[in-house]
Amino acid sequence: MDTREKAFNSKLIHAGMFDDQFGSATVPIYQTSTFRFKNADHGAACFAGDSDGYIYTRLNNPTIDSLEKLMAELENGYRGIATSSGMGAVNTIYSALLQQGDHMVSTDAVYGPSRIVMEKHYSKFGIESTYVDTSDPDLVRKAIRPNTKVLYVETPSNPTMTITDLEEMVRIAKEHNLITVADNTFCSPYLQRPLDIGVDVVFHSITKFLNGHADIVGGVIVSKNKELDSQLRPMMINLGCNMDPHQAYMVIRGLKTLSLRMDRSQENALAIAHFLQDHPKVAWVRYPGLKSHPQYELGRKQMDGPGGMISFEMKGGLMAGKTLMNEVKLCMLAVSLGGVESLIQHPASMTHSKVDKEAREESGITDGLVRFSVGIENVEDILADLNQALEKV
Ligand code: LCS
Repeated sequence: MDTREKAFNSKLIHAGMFDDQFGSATVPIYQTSTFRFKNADHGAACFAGDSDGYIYTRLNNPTIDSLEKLMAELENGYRGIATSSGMGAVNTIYSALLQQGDHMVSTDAVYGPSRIVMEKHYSKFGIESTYVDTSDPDLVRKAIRPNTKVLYVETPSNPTMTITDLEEMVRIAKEHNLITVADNTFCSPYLQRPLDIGVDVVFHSITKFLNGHADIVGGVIVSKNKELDSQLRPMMINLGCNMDPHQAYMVIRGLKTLSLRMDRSQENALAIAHFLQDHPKVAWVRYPGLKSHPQYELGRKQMDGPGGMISFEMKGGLMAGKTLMNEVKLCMLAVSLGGVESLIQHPASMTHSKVDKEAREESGITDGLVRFSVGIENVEDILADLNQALEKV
């Protein structure tokens, strides 16, 4: 028997597959809410954990199970926990790993709602948080209190593209006995595997690069070990933020082309980042593949590629950015990211509009910042579209 561990692309195609009774070449969709027990003793054994039979889809389901096993293999973790959305994953993590009196240190420029739900909702239950620029390890060290339990990072961060040194975060966390959590949405495991660096829990908005086709919303958490998984999984089940079997099937299908999509997206992104950087109407560009990125070397060390996300600011600030967004034709003015189509949006008035203006500006989310999710169209068409829109500015 071939026991050699499969390489990444082979895992994308084969991991998580199981033999169904008809020999289906793809994972079957078990579109059922519940599962018939063979008899009363079998039902009791399933509930007692003495049988691996399925019970009820909020708890688990063969199609969802397949995605969870696939994600665990891609992230080199213990087990995946599929969720209804990326925010389902965020809330499962906050609720399971923090309790009243605990404190969390987090990247300041995280996806807006990941911060808002902590500051406005979890604070009501006595959970404290401090948001700092985690690309500066000294700021992280200074933010740690005796009651700090979780160090939460998003790298590269949405939308500032700030890169945090995961190895350094793991070192700090070990000194203070903290659980490290990494939002790996912008990279996907194709470009970055935080668990290999020593992070405890990794998660994704699966809506983005993993699914890749802008047609479902979902999330996934992967823990490094059984102990963490057994804290997180019951919370997902009890919060009721499980994935649906059809959604899981769609993600498994999308994942098969993850590396092909990512390769094209970042190849396009590099050309676009250079074009924007050289354009007289653009003030600055933040892309991990440009030498001008403040953490360019760290990005090269930590990530297997610069990814498909670019942030930039127009010289004319917000008004110039708005004109650009209104004038693009091929690129879509829409939030979300990581799909096959190029999307452009304005974080200060859209994805991060609910974050306090002061906090937003402190974390580098300026009013003029434009975020671009680079698709897999022909790059000359994207460049022509941006060029004609920039001419109108
Ligand atoms: N983490 C990151 C880094 C994200 O970008 C998002 C969504 C989430 C978590 C939450 O995932 P969801 O619940 O939406 O699946 N980011 C979005 C964005 O930038 N535009 O629209 C959604």
